[in-house]
Amino acid sequence: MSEFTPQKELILISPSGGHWFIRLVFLFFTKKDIPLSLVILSALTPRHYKIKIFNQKLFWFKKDFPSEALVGITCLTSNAPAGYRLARRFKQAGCRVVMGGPHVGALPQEALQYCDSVVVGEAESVWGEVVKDFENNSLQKIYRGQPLEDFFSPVFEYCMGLDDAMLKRLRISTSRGCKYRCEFCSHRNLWPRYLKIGQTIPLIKRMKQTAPGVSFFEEPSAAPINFEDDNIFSDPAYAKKLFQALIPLKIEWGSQASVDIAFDEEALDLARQSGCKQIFIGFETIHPQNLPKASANKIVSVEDYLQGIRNIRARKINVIGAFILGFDDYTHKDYFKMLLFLMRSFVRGRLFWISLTILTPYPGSQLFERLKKEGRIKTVRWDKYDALFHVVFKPKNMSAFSLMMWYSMIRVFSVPFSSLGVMVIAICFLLPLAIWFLIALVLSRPF
Ligand code: B12
Ligand code: SF4
Repeated sequence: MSEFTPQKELILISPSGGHWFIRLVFLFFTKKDIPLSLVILSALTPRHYKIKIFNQKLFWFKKDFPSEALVGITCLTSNAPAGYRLARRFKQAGCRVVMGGPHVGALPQEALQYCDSVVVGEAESVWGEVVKDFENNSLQKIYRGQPLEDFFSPVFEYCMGLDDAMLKRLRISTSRGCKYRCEFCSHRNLWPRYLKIGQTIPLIKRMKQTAPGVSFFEEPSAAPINFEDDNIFSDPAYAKKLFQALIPLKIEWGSQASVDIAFDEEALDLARQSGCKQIFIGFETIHPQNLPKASANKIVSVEDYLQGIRNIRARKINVIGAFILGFDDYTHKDYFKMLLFLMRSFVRGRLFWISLTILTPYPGSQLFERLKKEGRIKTVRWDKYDALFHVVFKPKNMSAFSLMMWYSMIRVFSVPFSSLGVMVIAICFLLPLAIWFLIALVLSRPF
């Protein structure tokens, strides 16, 4: 006779927080996705748990707070305050709350003011213990997850067994960590590890079955399969093997990669053949010589960037270029140069789009520690750490206001030159004009 195990409840949450505009955008574009961390926690949870997942839920009602459940909340910095508010409400209702993710991992003591336990680091090695301790009513304050070399095996079978509706919402990455150590990156201490290609390929085949015809217009934020790696080109040899293995699947995909991919002809050819449609590249600065990852690849000026963009575009792969404003070596003159460079890269390099962000010292990054030591952190109101609408530190060569002005100016004046900008302008202005013309033509009955 099998032993009876009472059903328990696990509630997993990625909170909606930060600037209202970001919340709105995520509500429309990412609400239906399930953050990978929450898929992993579900996979590692014993099967007798009933699991509910909430991503970017805007409104919470009394009925959403049961009197007894295990609650897991994942937090970045900008949505940490929202996560803390939820943690408090679940605790008040009688639940046990465990938090994890980059922000609380960097500041566990802060998070412990609101929740029962914090997982610092990766969950794979400790979540089983957390669940057991919850059942025995003996949750510890801090669990330290050790990064596993083979981090995906405990999750693989679970993902393969997901039903089509869930698979459609799955976000995956083929690696974890990155070979570089950028000062501003809150992930800089993670050494790179990779999924086994023998697992990636069957999983993607399954995912492809669920979304055979997704087009750019249905998923405008990304290519149909977006590999959410920190850097899919962390190990060029692995990346090439992966691209090769993807070719027979005939999928379309996008991902983030470091700038060195732009100068590896073999990798670009394989990427193209394997269906790569879009690469997000962190160029970061117009002074590449000051950025260790660029200088490591002998990239000495923005002309090299332009060449890199052209190399990728030659394979009909869109490039989204990421630039950060606010580095210490920037003066007013440099921002003007940046504006001109972006316009040039849109027109001459056919850069598809840019991701412009304001330098933000995320807790856990080396930048945060340095600026704290220099007394340059202006606020620790984490909801302002959105990198888009707030300057949360004192820039070196100008006021925070001037930096914000340059940021707005560069965005407004450069974006209309981008391929996507041109498309949007065409749709917004030319299409209504064309429709109006057609209606006028029909009404005047020329035929
Ligand atoms: C995909 C992605 C996104 C997606 C989805 C985000 C999401 N919530 O999943 C989108 C496009 C929406 C996004 C947006 C943003 N992102 Co983002 N994003 C990523 C990226 C590339 C991958 C995330 C991922 O899936 N990782 C893989 C999973 C498995 O790792 P993980 O989430 O850390 O989870 C592990 C552990 O942390 C832990 N864990 C995590 N949560 C929990 C919860 C519990 C209960 C437990 C026990 C354990 C646990 O266990 C997990 C498994 O080991 C990361 C970089 C990275 N590699 O993490 C940046 C990253 C998370 N993003 C970042 C930033 C800054 C942003 C934005 C602010 C950018 C912007 N200006 O708009 C926004 C904010 C979004 C918001 N308010 O939610 C920073 C976060 C820094 C910080 N401290 O906040 C990162 C780390 C990039 C970086 N290198 O600096 N992002
Ligand atoms: S290249 Fe990207 S992921 Fe790697 S350390 Fe730098 S910012 Fe982080």
